[in-house]
Amino acid sequence: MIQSIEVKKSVCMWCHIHCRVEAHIKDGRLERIEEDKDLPGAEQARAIVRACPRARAAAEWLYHPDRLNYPLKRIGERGEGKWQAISWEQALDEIAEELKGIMERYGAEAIATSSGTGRTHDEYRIRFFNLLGSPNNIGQGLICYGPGSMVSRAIYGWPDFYPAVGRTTRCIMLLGANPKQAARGLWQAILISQREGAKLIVVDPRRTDAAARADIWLQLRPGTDCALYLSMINTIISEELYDKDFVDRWCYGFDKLAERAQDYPPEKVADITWVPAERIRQAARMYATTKPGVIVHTMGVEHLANCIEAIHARYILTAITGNIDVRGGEEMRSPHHQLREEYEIELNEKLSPEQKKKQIGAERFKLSSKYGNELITKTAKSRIGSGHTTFAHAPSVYRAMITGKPYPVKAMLTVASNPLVTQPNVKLVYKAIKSLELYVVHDFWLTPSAEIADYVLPCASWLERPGIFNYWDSASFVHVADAVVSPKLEGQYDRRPDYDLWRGLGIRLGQEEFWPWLSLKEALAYRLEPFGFGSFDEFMQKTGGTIRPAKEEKKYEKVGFGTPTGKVELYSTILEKLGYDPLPKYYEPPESPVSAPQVAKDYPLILTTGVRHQPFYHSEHRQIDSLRKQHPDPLVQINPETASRLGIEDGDWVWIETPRGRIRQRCQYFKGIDPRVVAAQHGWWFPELPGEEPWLHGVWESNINVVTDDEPEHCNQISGGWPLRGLLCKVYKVKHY
Ligand SMILES: Nc1nc2c(c(=O)[nH]1)N[C@H]1C(S)=C(S)[C@@H](COP(=O)(O)OP(=O)(O)OC[C@H]3O[C@@H](n4cnc5c(=O)[nH]c(N)nc54)[C@H](O)[C@@H]3O)O[C@H]1N2
Ligand SMILES: Nc1nc2c(c(=O)[nH]1)N[C@H]1C(S)=C(S)[C@@H](COP(=O)(O)OP(=O)(O)OC[C@H]3O[C@@H](n4cnc5c(=O)[nH]c(N)nc54)[C@H](O)[C@@H]3O)O[C@H]1N2
Ligand code: SF4
Ligand SMILES: [Mo]
Repeated sequence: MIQSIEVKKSVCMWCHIHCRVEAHIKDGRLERIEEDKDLPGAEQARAIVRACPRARAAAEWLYHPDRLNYPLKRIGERGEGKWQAISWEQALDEIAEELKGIMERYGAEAIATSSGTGRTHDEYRIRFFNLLGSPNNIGQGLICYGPGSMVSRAIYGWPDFYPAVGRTTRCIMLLGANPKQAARGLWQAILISQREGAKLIVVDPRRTDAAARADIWLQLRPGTDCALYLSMINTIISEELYDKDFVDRWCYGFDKLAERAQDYPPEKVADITWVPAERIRQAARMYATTKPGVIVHTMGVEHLANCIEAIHARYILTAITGNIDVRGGEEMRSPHHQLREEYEIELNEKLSPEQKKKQIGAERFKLSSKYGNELITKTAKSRIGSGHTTFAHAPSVYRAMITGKPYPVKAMLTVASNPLVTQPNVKLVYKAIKSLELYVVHDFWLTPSAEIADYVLPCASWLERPGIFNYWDSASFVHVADAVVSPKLEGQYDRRPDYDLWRGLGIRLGQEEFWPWLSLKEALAYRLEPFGFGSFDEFMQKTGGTIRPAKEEKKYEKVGFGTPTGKVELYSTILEKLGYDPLPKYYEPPESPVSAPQVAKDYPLILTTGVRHQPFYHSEHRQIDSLRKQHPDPLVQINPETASRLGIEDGDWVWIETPRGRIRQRCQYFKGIDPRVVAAQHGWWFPELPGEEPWLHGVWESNINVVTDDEPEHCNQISGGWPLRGLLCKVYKVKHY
């Protein structure tokens, strides 16, 4: 019998590239996914999807026996690993009842929610919490692209730029970015533009694949980016390499910037950053004179204590060289005007001013809270959409769970995140979550975080649910996809998208009038309605699922910049109003040989964490055998010179110890790292180890966040972001393992 293969279009959600893909379905079952062959530029898409290990393992992932299938209710002590499968209705009834009780006893603000790196429809979660009355939304957005977004909205009045690396790009500067491992689309684009003759400058403490191909590699001391960029600004100004016309017409505060930059001559900055002064000058000259140029900064910069200031300096570099909104440079985007924005769906106006004020951390870290958002949206609204979601300060919220200060936090609903692995200082996070009266997790797997929950709810993946993707209101293109397989199979599984959770709880808690859409598909159709194509299915038929508006350059010439002065604010009046330094300033990482010499005596090496690697995505995919075989163990990169001095051989298990504790990873000899620095991977837990305490799937074994720092004093004082890079540690061999 010939069985037919049906091809359905979708958008992969296993990383932020969001490739358009084709799902090949046989008898209702997924066989494989391939690139979308109808897409313009399919050649590049093919190279990405075909080389993607996660895409190749799609069916193995989807039908994995460990997937969660029905809601689980804890029947033993929390963390004992004893569960009972229950229906969705029972789970929603019971969770809603408990939430009611907590609200009555402590107020809605006692219910927090945590999210991860934006891989689901978070707008409905925020809608639920705004209607409930809680401002305590914590998430990775505060340290992952949030800092860039906040600063660009504040100083440009525009969302952050889209690095339009293309054939016309002449110079690319990668700041703390590792695209071959983390962003394959960008990597492909870099390879192509290098072939066309573009120059490449890389700022990274490690010799990444990009650094190995760079014209100039600046191997800096972790945590010192801000000083380096200010020094490049110093060179560009003192050698008059800036775009005078653009600066005169479109920049505010150039003189004050020039004065500030005088504090950062390359000779002085060479001592701070370890980068030779002449190399700083060369990089500044190359970037300023090779146009159009694109800067891409990612987590090497966003994860620093000094991040907001470093990002401010980085955006100044783009501005004073006139690389804004030009073909082959950095493109300014706005949300598509015909798509109903996530922000609108969130109903932020429903959260009363009194409850908004209670957001934990809002008074202290103002740029990321309502204070910053209100100032930004006053002038930037038409460029950035209606506004952006604000975050409570996660380390302060976890402390409130433990101490009851500034008020008790008694419940948390975690969706699409794994805080026990991805939040800093996990011992504290663990203690905080264990002290809650109610903890609920919605996920595909029993992760370490899920293992200490009261209820765990099974999630429908992107293959099992519809979706809209436009980079959280910041991209002008729109991708839409429908489910390619069913999330339900009688007697076998009943997985549901997050939307069903929020709607289910919402209607049980008096929010019925705000949840008119019975399903996620109906809810998404409402967002698409202004396009005028009809239903969700009609939209898909008529558009193929993709809308790409034509690009326009130098839009600011028509509409200006959405800042209080109408110009790019090199000197930020918004930061000034919020009570911060209006210009970027370098300060030492809070835990460095310079700022904490006493600590450095015992912990002499500089620790940087993250280091994206294939085939994994953060804490995911460790249970997929074909992927795990490609990368079985957690790795820490150490220079062979340092390692041999410490009696450590390549492949040895080593302890990585900081003032907060120790964990072990395997040493990978790497000559491309400075002998004074080590780089540890993050995201490690071991699904194959027992789930019950004290194991929690080995969450204490190799998870670098057991030893990272979340001290509010050490966070960026403007945004609240925590330092994941530029810490101190010592490393020594594990004797018996
Ligand atoms: N030390 C250190 N820590 C870091 C970093 C670092 O570099 N160093 N990086 C930080 C950064 S940039 C980020 S973005 C964070 C990532 O932090 P997280 O987002 O918490 O990380 P993930 O491991 O991706 O966790 C996502 C969880 O949600 C589940 N999931 C995936 N998709 C969905 C969905 O659609 N719905 C639901 N309900 N669940 C879903 C996955 O199975 C997984 O368990 O980690 C941060 N932590
Ligand atoms: N395979 C895979 N891809 C991913 C992810 C994943 O988990 N796995 N996660 C996704 C997410 S959410 C994100 S945010 C992106 C992150 O993508 P990237 O930011 O590219 O991720 P990393 O490799 O952690 O960090 C980038 C570089 O920062 C360098 N670095 C460390 N400390 C410093 C410093 O102090 N200064 C500078 N300038 N550089 C430093 C590191 O050596 C590293 O090469 O990747 C996305 N893509
Ligand atoms: S996981 Fe692979 S296929 Fe999916 S979006 Fe990322 S690169 Fe594309
Ligand atoms: Mo991220």
